[in-house]
Amino acid sequence: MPETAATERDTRHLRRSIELASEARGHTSPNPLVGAVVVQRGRVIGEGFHAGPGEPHAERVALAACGEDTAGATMYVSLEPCAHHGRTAPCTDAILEAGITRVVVASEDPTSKANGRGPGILRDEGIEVEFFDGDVAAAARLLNQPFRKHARTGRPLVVFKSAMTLDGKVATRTGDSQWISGAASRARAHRWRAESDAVAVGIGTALADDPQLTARIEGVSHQPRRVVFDSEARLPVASKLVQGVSEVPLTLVASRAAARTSVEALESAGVDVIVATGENESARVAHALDELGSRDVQSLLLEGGPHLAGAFLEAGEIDEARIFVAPVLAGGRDAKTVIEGLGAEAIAGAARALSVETERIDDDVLIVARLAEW
Ligand code: AOF
Ligand code: ZN
Repeated sequence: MPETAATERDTRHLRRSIELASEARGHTSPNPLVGAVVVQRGRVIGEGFHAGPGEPHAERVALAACGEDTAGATMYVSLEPCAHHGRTAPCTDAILEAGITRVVVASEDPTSKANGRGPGILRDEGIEVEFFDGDVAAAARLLNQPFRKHARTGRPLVVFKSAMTLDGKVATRTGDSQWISGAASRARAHRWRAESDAVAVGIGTALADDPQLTARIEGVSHQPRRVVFDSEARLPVASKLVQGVSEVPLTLVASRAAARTSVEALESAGVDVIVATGENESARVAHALDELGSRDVQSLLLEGGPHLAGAFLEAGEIDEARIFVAPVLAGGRDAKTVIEGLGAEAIAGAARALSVETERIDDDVLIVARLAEW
């Protein structure tokens, strides 16, 4: 498509719809982030975004914000308008009632109840519906990677997070790891917890650190579900994770190798126990992700340790890696590195990022590598 003045204008309004959508980041799950802009004769007359489950959809918020006649106006929306009755009434009805004559969409909604139905209904009613592609569509899809993966696979998007030394270690040879990355990097990681539906660690990390896995920064309104991969159900009932279960839910992923008495003790303490089956650890990871997905977990922040990260990598379930590289050299053949497991045989067969972003955070460098696009 040639970059005419008209398409340039459309792109600008769609970009604005994406910007609006992102204002609710961390608050909409299991719903997507969505923004909408209403334009009448070249002027923006209403804007809005979806604030969270049960709240009106972006299209309705934008229409309600219009102080003037919407007949004949164009609506720009970052996700295709819905046609279903869910917690709220269909957006297609609101668009028709408002007399909108053109709808410009930045990304499709891959859930089975959507999937082109809304745009189809609008077209049948004589409304011009246009889907954009290119950079603006990619930006709209990027916004909703957890929602999109969950809609398409039933599993959460997995973001693997780790801090490492310049030489790739996550601890010294004695296991000391406090602190590799700086305070600002650690605060960033707490923000990610608050934006995730769930946070996961392996039992090694849970036993070594007795963590709470909560987001401890100012202004956090949501705490992620904590998930511990603990095949033998060794997590003590006295651990901070179990003791905090009435405030923040805890899921423990055990295997059939776990003693029934341990599972029962954890369950009576209020822990949600998944018994993941499968012939090896990566099959059990995939099964656990299916189970978490069925609990509406759309995003999972995987915080290690290296053993669990290896099982996720082998399962092909690391969608994004966020690695803080700190200017520290630890050395040591026996000091742990970021990801264990068997690992790739050849570099040609290793997981390679589709896109990469870097950011300097004080003395650390944050590398965000996307391995999958949904
Ligand atoms: C839109 N605009 O702003 C959003 C949409 O339970 P409900 O009624 O809120 O419906 C949630 C579903 O609607 C969600 O799974 C997704 O498919 C779509 N979200 N659609 O047209 C919006 N948030
Ligand atoms: Zn809707």
